[in-house]
Amino acid sequence: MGYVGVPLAVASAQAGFDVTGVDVERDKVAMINKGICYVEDAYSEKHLPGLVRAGSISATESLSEGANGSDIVIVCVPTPLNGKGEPDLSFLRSVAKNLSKDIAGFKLIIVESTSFPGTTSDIFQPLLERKGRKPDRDFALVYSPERIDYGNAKFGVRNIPKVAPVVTVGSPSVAEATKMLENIFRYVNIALVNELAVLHETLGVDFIEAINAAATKPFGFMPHYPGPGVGGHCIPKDPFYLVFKAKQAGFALRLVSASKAVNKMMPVHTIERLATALKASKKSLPNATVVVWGLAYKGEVKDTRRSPSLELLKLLRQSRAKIRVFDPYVPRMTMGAKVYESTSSETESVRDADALIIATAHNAFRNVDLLKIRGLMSNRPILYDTRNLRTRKECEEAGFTYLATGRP
Ligand code: SAJ
Repeated sequence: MGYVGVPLAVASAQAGFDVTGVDVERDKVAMINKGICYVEDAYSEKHLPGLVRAGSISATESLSEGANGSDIVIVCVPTPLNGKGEPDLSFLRSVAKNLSKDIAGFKLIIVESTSFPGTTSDIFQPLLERKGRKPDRDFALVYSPERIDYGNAKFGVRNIPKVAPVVTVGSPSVAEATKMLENIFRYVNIALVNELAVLHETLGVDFIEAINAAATKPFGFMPHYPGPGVGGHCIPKDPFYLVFKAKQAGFALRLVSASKAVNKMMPVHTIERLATALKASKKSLPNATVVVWGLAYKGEVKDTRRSPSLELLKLLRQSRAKIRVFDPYVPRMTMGAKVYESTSSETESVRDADALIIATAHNAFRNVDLLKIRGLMSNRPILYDTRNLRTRKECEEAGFTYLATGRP
């Protein structure tokens, strides 16, 4: 019952199903049964309490208890990377093993967890069949990738087309390949604009303007925007499921590996460029106070998983800069032994600071009064807008030395 399971449970209950959520985490089960929604999904936050009160949704830690009373089992457990950066299918395998053991009655089993092609047919199904269970007699097995876009107010579980029974494809492996393609497409295209952004900064050409202009083409181009790196629970992780599978087949996915090198270079490039700008105003990182606005991995969410801000903070710490952070959605963030406390406001964060990095595209940063912020900072402060939320004109008119990703 995570960021995929909860919205799916709510949508299924809204559609008239009796839903039992199963999760190994006792506190999540307890919160669901109290009608408390802990995932960032406006639709679920609104509907879960009523559905629990009405008895349409309940939760348990026991898979057999949950599945035994059910006709349909939806599997959306994590598929992370292990310490070697390779697929960790242990959660998925344990569900299949448990389902094979003591589940009575015919079940439609739908796997949603992102993984490489062949996972459902070659790994999940054989485990399911261990105790003599037979497809079509005891179960039907479908792969239907989740496409939930965390924090997306417009598209949610009810209106994102579903690859499976809704958009039928020839096999679970095709559906798995579809999801891999979607997220690799994003990862590689972000790397493309990141690399070109760095080039155009050097060429003295406004690459953001070029992207916006290219985006006016009604076909053949989908705009992606450069930034300080790629974060989140899936885009920096999923491609490496296919890299692993390709390697097993003796195939090297060079574009994905190259994209990793580029996307990983972006936070380093950001801090190097800041250091150069500070030097130009006779300051240096070790003696500077640098403020990072945004800890979340993308705008309008509170999720900091693999956030590019983590890399920026690590690099700033290594350069012994004095660091302050502000994020309207993330009051504090722990990185190893270090805890970053967000200041209570933008203004409080910038007092006497030498540089301000906008790292996350939160809406709050689009409208903040730059003149007021400038007035609180030290002399000749730098504003580094890594997400291009503001314009050069308004930043320079406010008296900032302006830097932005993809702009000279
Ligand atoms: N990013 C850029 N430039 C862009 C777009 C994104 O730098 O042009 C960065 C974001 O700032 C963020 C990271 O990439 O750090 C990922 O952002 P995202 O918008 O892709 O968001 P996710 O990871 O929350 O959601 C993605 C979505 N996948 C696609 O759009 C192909 C979502 O539909 C998937 O369900 C989700 O991955 C997932 O769970 O797989």
